[in-house]
Amino acid sequence: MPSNFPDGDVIERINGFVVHRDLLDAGSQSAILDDIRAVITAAPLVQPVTAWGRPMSVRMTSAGRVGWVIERGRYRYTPRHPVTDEPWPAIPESVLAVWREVSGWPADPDSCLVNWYDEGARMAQHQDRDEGTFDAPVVSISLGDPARFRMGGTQRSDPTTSTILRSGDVVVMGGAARLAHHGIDRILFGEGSLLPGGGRLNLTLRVVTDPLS
Ligand code: MD3
Ligand code: FE
Repeated sequence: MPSNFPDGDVIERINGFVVHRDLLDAGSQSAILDDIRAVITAAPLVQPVTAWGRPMSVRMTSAGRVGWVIERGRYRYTPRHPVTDEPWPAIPESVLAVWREVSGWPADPDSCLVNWYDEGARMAQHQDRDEGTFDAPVVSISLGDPARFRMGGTQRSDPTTSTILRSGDVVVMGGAARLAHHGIDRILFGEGSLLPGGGRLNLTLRVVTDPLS
């Protein structure tokens, strides 16, 4: 059931996932897009190869103290870009502002994963378990073409539901939803208006380092 967040935006709670519909107006979407273009210029997108030797269809880069990579089949967070060997660029302020508005978490995230979906790209159902703490939520920002997002439970066999994420939607995964299975079934390529050439950008903000460890 949709309800109203303090500042008036429409939110939906689905399986413990909190979806803020259309939280970002066109101006803030463009501002974030400009900042992410600069991140991608400094830290180019790479196509990770899974543990099974198959390249993912999604291309990725990161901003922040650490970034998520696949290194010889191992999933981990590293302080440097796997190709340039440079430190990751800082997480843009425009992106941190979204985290501060919706996360309910007292500290800033230390990693922002940038996922680029071209036509036909998808992301299989998985859990995000590579972080050092699961107490903090994960915040996801969708930009560009819509996507069908599928959410399950903590068990792979749990039933799933799906929803369309559109440009400007922000999802918060906290509590039990933090370890829920999720994935992107498909992109509705060319159906968004933010990116004239089509494609989808998703930003996920995470607290990777357990502050108490
Ligand atoms: C639920 N990305 O990068 S964002 C990922 O649209 C990822 O690119 C998808 O799953 C995307 O790991 C989905 C929504 C999302 C992100 C992180 C989560 C849902 C999550 C972490 C825990 C639970
Ligand atoms: Fe994920």
